[in-house]
Amino acid sequence: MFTIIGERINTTLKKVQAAVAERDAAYITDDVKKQDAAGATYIDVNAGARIGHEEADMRWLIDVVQSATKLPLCLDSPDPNILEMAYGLVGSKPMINSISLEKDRFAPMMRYLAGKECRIIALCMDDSGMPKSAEDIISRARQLVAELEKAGFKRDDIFIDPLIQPMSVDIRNGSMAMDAVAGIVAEVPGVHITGGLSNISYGLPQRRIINRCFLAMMVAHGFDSAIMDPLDKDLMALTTTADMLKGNDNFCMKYIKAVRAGKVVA
Ligand code: THG
Repeated sequence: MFTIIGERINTTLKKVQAAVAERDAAYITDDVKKQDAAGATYIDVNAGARIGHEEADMRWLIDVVQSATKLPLCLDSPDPNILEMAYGLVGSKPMINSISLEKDRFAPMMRYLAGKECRIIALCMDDSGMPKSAEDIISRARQLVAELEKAGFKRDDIFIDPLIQPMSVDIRNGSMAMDAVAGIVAEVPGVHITGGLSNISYGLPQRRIINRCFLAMMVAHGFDSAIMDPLDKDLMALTTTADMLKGNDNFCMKYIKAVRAGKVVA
């Protein structure tokens, strides 16, 4: 199954930030219900943008989001203290976004994760910074999976994020990500691969076209999850279609169901 992590509850988005500042629960509730109806698997919740308010904002958001949907949450913060508080508030097994190999983040996050019932997004980031080649990404993925499995996590609960970087920064960033995904599938079979899809189009015009095209290309290489906007209908239709074409949809049943539900229309 392709795992769709709905990205819209994030205080870096101006409307969300205003709604959070005003404690406008109706706005958040409406957005979450739309993401749920559109087919999100998880609702990402990121309260990091209002400096000094992350803890209170996260607490409020989790309460409002969980009242709006039964979907599990993807708790998005680099801070283990925020994640600790957030974990205590969720009603179903969450996704923790994220851990990385950075020294000051890895050990506190591993302590945090010990004994918890959760899935994990693991970023291919270490102290030397963003990855510079597909080989970098693959070796970091291998290390992350080894450490997380040693700590008792099942491979099916681990989502590797290869760190998608913008085409506007380096024209090789798309093929680096695709080669990395193919390498992770070959070397760490069974692990999930996700990432912030829209990073690819940063700084370019008509971003949604780029995001949609890239999603299809990434799925062809083995990407089986994305942090994305489930309200982009064309993106959702392409996700269902690409996953079917990749061979992940027995008898094309999910595709046909999506067509019948009016979710795939040319
Ligand atoms: N990897 C992981 N987690 C992540 C990211 C990632 N979490 C945050 C982010 N990246 C993914 N989430 C979003 C949420 C919203 C938007 C993009 C990514 C978004 N941005 C618009 C834009 O960039 O133009 C609008 C911005 C605005 O309105 O101000 O919608 O990579 N593990």
